[in-house]
Amino acid sequence: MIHRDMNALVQFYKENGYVVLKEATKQDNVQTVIGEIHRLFKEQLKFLGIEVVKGESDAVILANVGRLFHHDLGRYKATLRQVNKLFSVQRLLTSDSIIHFVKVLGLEVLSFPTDAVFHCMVGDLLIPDGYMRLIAHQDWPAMQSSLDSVIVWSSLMDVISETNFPLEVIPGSHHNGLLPGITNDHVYEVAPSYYDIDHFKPILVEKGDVIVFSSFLIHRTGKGETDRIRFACSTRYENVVETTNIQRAYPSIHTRIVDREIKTKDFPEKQHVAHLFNEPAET
Ligand SMILES: O=C(O)CCC(=O)C(=O)O
Repeated sequence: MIHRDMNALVQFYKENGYVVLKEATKQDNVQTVIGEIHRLFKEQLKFLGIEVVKGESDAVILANVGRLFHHDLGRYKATLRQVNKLFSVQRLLTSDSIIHFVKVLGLEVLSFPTDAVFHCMVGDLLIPDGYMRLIAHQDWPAMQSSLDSVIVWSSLMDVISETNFPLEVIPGSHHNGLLPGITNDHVYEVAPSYYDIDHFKPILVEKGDVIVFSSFLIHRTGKGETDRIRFACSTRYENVVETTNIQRAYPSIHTRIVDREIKTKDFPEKQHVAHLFNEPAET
């Protein structure tokens, strides 16, 4: 990470509710994440017998993602669901620079209230009942843990134009704490009378930069053009020993459900497994 004065970054965060950490994740880690995500889509296309567009540019990724979307929405959704579980995503969002900064902010004992989130903004590929751009919201109701919780959001692609789905924030809005709003399917939508739409500011970042923001900051997804794709991932850090978190007995609103029903009948059989253990080891 390029260190500007750490105090200046913390001061900026306190005043504005967000801060950009330049190069807070290593470039090769970002490339690994993008390569793995792209591969998940390509493997599904190959399995379905659909031609895979060659290359690794954003335009190629968009083409392959679009092919899976149009051919098999179920597999497309399953692929998206898999991304936030990738080890490479977890590693990206827990770089030494990020953890150092979060600790300097004052979060003492860190925990993750929930899994990482993958934000896939792709042209006009809207999943029925899904969302494309997130409307103005605050994240605290989706955590309800320490008051100093932060969101760590990392773009996997350059977002250097206002029409490539930048994260948009209202600087300083975190000072008001939790505002009246309604919980809809995807977010806690802040009542429009509590902010001025003209105060939204797009935050332009390069691949590998990270935006750290308060769970009380009003934010949304900015505009995107139909030929654009933007992947980002985020996670939430909470401070287990924040005073009210202790008083409220370490609240946690996320529960884990394990669906133990066998999904593929009569699978696996012996022959599906045997080859894994019968082939000689390669060193
Ligand atoms: O990636 C985006 O555009 C939205 C992210 C977001 O709103 C969030 O992480 O809460």
